[in-house]
Amino acid sequence: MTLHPVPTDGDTSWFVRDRFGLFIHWGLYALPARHEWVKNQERIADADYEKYFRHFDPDLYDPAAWAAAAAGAGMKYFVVTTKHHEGFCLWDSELTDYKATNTPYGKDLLHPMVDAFRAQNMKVGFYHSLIDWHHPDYTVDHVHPMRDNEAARAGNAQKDMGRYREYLWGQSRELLTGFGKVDILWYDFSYEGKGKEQWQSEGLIQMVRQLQPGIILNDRLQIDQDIKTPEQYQPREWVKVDGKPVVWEACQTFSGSWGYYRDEESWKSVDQLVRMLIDSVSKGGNLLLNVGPTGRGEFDYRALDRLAGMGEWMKRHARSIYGCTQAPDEFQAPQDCRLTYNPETRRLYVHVFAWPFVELHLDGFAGKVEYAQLLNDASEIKMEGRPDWQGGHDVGAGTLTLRLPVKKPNVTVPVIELFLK
Ligand code: H79
Repeated sequence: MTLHPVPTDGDTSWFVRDRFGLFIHWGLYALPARHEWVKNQERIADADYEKYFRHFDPDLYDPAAWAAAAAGAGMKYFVVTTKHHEGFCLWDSELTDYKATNTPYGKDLLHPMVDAFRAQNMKVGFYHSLIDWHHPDYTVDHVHPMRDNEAARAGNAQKDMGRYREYLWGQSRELLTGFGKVDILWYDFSYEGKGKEQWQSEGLIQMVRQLQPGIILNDRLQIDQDIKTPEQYQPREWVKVDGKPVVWEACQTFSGSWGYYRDEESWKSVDQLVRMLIDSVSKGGNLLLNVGPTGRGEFDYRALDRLAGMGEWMKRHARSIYGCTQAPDEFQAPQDCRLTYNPETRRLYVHVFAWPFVELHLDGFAGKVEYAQLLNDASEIKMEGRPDWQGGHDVGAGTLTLRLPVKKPNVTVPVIELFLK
């Protein structure tokens, strides 16, 4: 039996088919270029952070090029930071002056981005930070950049989180009414003291659903909605809530930081990234992979290299990803492999992470497979069943043995497509 996630209010039908999205973290932190939490990590006061606002001028910004790079990688949706924790807004919000239109760049960044990604047939998602280290009514706590500043903490007495909540609701309303259909709203994040009471999450969710019926809402308002969002780790199995499988999406970075980080050297390889995508789908989940564009407005060369590499793999292997999910229980992945399964075409995909020597034994598959081929070139893979040659090299009843070429096919992760009977 194929596992089905628990239904929710939002429309996740496209989401569980599309599987692969682009996260974009872009804000003033692209200029310091050393983590989107730089204001927090270095306890930078507003007056000192201001220099990034005064110098923000992404003159090479070309959202059509971003969308083309994402589509080329095989991504089907995108989620962009309309505002991150620093408080800076990419769109021309009526509720603040802290926005792109007031920087030297002088223009709204969000509308052109939405248009460009829609032109590539990609779904539109907005990330919006619940946390705000710039808003005058947002109180200073132990997670705030000014946590060690006594005067700033004393200032809490004059602050009114109710006014901040109105700002949060008002900006959410702007985002959900000014950009046409929004497919995903990705709030981030809540913790003790900054959570569902402060945001009035129940009412906020009601407003969101009324403004954008069908929208996919994430789980970070302290009330679970349509998707669970494991961050920077790969779940070991299909993500469950109260023991039941749910729709989920792992969000991952190229190099550890979400915002552009010039000197980070921990970039994942194309190989590793392709495996992470496969791994997610093999457990019934999605992958939302992040780019942090530069302060000039470009995806840097490392990001473009990884996206192109993934696209090269997706070009030949996309049908083992789109429309696919975890394989039915009766099929267990062999050693060093992941399985994905398309319930509509009834094809099973064996993703071979480590290429074995000429035989791949599939326990319990005997009698269930009609035809097998390598997905990259549609070359037949012969099936031996239970071989009786070489003096009884006995693989066991019920085991189907695939005869592989000695050489690993010239692709990042080879996939064998099994047509089930
Ligand atoms: O936008 C990206 C990150 O900047 C943001 N989410 C992704 C998508 C993010 N970064 N860190 N986190 C979310 C979680 C941070 C948790 C901690 Fe804490 C902040 C650990 C310590 C301080 C939460 C608040 C737990 C204790 C206090």
